[in-house]
Amino acid sequence: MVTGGARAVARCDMLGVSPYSDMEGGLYRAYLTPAYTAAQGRLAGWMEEAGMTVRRDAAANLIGRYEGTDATAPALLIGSHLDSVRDAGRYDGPLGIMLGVEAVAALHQADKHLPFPIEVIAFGDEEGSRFPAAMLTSRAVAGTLSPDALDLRDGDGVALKDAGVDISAYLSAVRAPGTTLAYLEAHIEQGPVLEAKGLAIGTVTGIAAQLRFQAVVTGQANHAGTTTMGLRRDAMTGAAEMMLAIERIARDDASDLVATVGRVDALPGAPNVIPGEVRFTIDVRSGNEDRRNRAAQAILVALEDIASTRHLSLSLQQIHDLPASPCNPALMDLMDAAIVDTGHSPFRLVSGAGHDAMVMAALCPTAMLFIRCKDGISHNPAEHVDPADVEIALQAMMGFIENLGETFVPA
Ligand code: HGY
Ligand code: MN
Ligand code: MN
Repeated sequence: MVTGGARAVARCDMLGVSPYSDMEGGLYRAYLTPAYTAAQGRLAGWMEEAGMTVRRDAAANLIGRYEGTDATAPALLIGSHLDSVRDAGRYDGPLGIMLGVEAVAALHQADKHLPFPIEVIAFGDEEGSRFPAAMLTSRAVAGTLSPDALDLRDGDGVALKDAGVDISAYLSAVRAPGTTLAYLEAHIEQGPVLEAKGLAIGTVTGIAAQLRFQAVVTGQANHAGTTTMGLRRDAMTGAAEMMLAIERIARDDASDLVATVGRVDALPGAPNVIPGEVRFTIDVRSGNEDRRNRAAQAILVALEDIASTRHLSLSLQQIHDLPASPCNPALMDLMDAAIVDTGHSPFRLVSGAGHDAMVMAALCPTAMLFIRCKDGISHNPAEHVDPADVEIALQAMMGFIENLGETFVPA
């Protein structure tokens, strides 16, 4: 018999290919694209089969609801994101949704209803891989998004308001305070810790703070054959020096601090033209917000310095700021106990990756369960998870859910 854990993995695999991917030969599913809509359609069918009623909210998140014995009780939300990075693995995001569906399917099959409703939510934009923002859709649900943050265009110039959502209604995706008991997210670890410890799953203690900038370095485009080296204002070599400075500052910190330049665009982008403009992103993270802010400040000073020495101009725009987000201590205890009940050892770890849970913490208590992934690889098609580990995670989630109503009193 196929376990729920194995089915959750198989469903992620099904969504890893066309028409659920916008990319030939790999997975790229961005918010509000044809692949995104197709994946929502497939997921809606799985949610209905599991006994849920399905709706799409104003931010284009897909939500399946399974009633409890008291329809007016605050709901437990279980979820993660349906979007992916470019050339992604198949489990970062969808696995947490599929596990929510499996948890409800198991309850439905046993004709069991808990004292509270369960809603499984598939968030639309977590990765920020289409529009220059991230976690747009969980921010809409948690009520932390301002209307001016919706004035966004993707890389092709398509505005969010023209991408298939009613922008005037977008913020009505917010959940009213008091209507959500807790938010539970299961996710592949995306790191090496559980594998090194020989553990299938672990309880997450919190999520590192993130800061992101868009840098634009402007020099002068000129002829690559006639402009002597001393006369150049090369935006590319300036940007390269800046990137090395960013790496040095993060390395010298010798802590959990990390800094990444993940995207670079050079213009005009021809072999015989000195680049006149280079755009790149900077992502800075640490579990400690002060440390993250100090490093970001040091990076900004170093970049200004390099720009001025090289007679380049530099513009830096902050595009993303999320504080560190601790998980709820009582829910961590409940998760540890549920792990013990599956016959496994409890273990706690912090998340360097961002998750919708860090946004949902503004709305309700949050809990996260990490699942071992092979070689700690993620944001890469080589991402791999063992269905047996996913089944253990599902059992732990079931224990957590069943004990939630009995023992957890929201603060
Ligand atoms: O960037 C992140 O940490 C997440 O995977 N979106
Ligand atoms: Mn990711
Ligand atoms: Mn993710």
